[in-house]
Amino acid sequence: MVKKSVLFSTRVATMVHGAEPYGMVKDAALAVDGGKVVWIGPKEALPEKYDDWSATDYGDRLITPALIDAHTHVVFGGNRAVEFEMRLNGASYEEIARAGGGILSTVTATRLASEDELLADALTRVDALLSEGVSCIEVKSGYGLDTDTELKMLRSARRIAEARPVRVKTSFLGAHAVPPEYKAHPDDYIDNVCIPTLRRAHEEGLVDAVDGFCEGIAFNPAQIARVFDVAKELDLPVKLHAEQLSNLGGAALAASYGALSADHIEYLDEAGVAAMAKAGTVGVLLPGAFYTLHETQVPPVDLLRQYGVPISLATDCNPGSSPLTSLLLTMNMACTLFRLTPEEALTGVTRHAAQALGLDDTGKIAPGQRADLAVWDVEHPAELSYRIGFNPLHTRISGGSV
Ligand code: DI6
Ligand code: FE
Repeated sequence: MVKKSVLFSTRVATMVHGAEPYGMVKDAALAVDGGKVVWIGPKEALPEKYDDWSATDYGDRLITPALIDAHTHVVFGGNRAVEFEMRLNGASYEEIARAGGGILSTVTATRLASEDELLADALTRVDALLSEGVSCIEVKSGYGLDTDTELKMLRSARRIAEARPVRVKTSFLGAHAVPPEYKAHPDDYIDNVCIPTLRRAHEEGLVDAVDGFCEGIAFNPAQIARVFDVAKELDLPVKLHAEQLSNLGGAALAASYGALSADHIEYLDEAGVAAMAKAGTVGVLLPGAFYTLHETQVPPVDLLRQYGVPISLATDCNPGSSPLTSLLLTMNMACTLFRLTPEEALTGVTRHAAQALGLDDTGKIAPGQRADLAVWDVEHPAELSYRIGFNPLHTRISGGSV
């Protein structure tokens, strides 16, 4: 797109809170200068000074903010199709994990892969996301569980943004699982590996946020708190995999650190919801994991609404519990499985996803925001959630680049 451009379209869903659903502007004009939106409004009100800018008319197509995937593990080695088969033959996710499979089998494959191999493999998944209008992804470490491999994963994650026109936010997830060599001493793993690795990764500029997995098969709240204390000292925001399989009070713990988000949250109780609301912590729902694990406990969506907790959605793209590379399918699943409205689903992968990543320059269409846009061959934004396995993307614009 040339530096100074005006886009026309019959419908622009700005996702800016206002009177109109989806923040819709009809018969709209959208001026972009140097990768940023400088004007948005009805075409007939477009100031004259934009008249000689290069114009593109998208006609009846819908323009929305580009999508944001706020929770992924796209960097990993190998895959776990065999465990998928084991689960269908009767084993549970937790049984497989306790028997040394699950996350740990991906740890073995990730340790063996080179940085280049991890990147090449991740790009196959990233490309699938981008083909559906994604302009920004979060990527976690957590399949290394030793210093070298965690750093290797984070370097691969950073290189995604060099290899593709996409913005990448990294999260250090050293507290994802106890590695086999520390099986009997999880506290030593936290103190002797996880925390020193976090410091090292931070020194190398590889960390944008700190994450953890607070669960019976992973780390308890006290262990997570030790990692979060270091995050706080380093001035890094935190987020947490919380209340996925049971309620350990992880979301409230994360909220007490002013967490950007608490993710999964199927087993979240009202006290946890209240704590999140007070801290402004976003609830990131991951219907791909719910679906894959055949979970039956639905996240407390009504309570989240009542308390005004912003709801986001993400793929949780990972080789075990959510081998999902479609944010559109994620929206459909959230509507059908969690009863989100299509407007909540689109908000969840745009404005609220930006908030879950601590970004205030993307996720909505307004003057001053980055020109991260998606142009769709649909008439109504509900179609993005309604269809299953259909990709109506026409054009993706990331920071003003088509
Ligand atoms: N919860 C998840 O959904 C992923 N990590 C986590 O803590 C799954 C990780 C995996 O099974 O590989
Ligand atoms: Fe996850």
